[in-house]
Amino acid sequence: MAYETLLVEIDGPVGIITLNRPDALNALSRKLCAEVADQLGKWNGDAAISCVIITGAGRAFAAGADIKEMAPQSYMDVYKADMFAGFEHAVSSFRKPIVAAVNGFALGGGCELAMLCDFILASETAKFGQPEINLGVMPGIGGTQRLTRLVGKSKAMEMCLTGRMMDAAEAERAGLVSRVLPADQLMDEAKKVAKKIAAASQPIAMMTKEAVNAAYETTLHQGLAFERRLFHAMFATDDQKEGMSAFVEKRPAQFKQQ
Ligand code: CO8
Repeated sequence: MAYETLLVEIDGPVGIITLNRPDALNALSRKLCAEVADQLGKWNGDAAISCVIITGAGRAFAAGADIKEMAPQSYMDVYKADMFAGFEHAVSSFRKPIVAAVNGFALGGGCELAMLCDFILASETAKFGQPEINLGVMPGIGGTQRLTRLVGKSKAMEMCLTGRMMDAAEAERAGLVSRVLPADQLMDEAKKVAKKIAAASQPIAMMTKEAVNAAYETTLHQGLAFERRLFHAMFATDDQKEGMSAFVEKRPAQFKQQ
């Protein structure tokens, strides 16, 4: 199915979603959010896709929720629609790894979408920010919570209260992004990383994602117990047998995805 606001590409085991409203700096309209959720829903149950990349066309990853669409809405409109709840859930509940390849502005909901992904690769031209305060609102797709966990209270508070943007170098120093790349290498590197993840056992990668995410939801004690249970459970998989045998036999592993 062709989407109006996205480009979708499949490169082997990697699904690539390019937010494609470049004239509006890929602002997250209702339509765009529904299309992202629809595509992720399809890939969640598609065993042929092991890793997803989300990026943006043009000079933005996404410059936030669509301000023109939101401006006239009333409290009852956004409450009844539970605005952005379905979108947030579609991305946060996706079970396979998602890499954000941030090529330019990631502001407001755009920064929040990047943080909903499992990690962020940024180009040198990327800019991150939560400028909602300038619009008379505040972050509403997790920005106050995820940014604070990622960069700490002081920086998150400053960014949310002043709307100041962080460049890619600062974002890397602060721990918001995993790596910064030259702009012309961003997508090649994102695909390389996604293919590396896809070369692993898919269920093991899914469990690993679940375990890392548990660090944000649990106490250390509960998180360690959850990790240990998953780790023990991996010994019931064919892929643990294959991965360890392949190492011992000095050959590449042929994972069976089970
Ligand atoms: N929404 C709609 N249109 C946008 C948006 C946006 N967020 N951002 C940019 N555009 C449009 C501009 O209106 C312009 O359109 P046009 O050509 O028709 O005038 C086009 O994109 C290009 O933008 P600019 O001309 O402004 O480009 P500049 O290079 O001059 O500036 C900026 C780039 C600095 C990124 C600037 O566009 C900007 O400040 N954008 C808005 C950033 C922002 O405030 N984002 C936060 C939005 S609010 C939000 O995300 C809240 C999410 C939580 C909601 C949760 C509810 C539960």
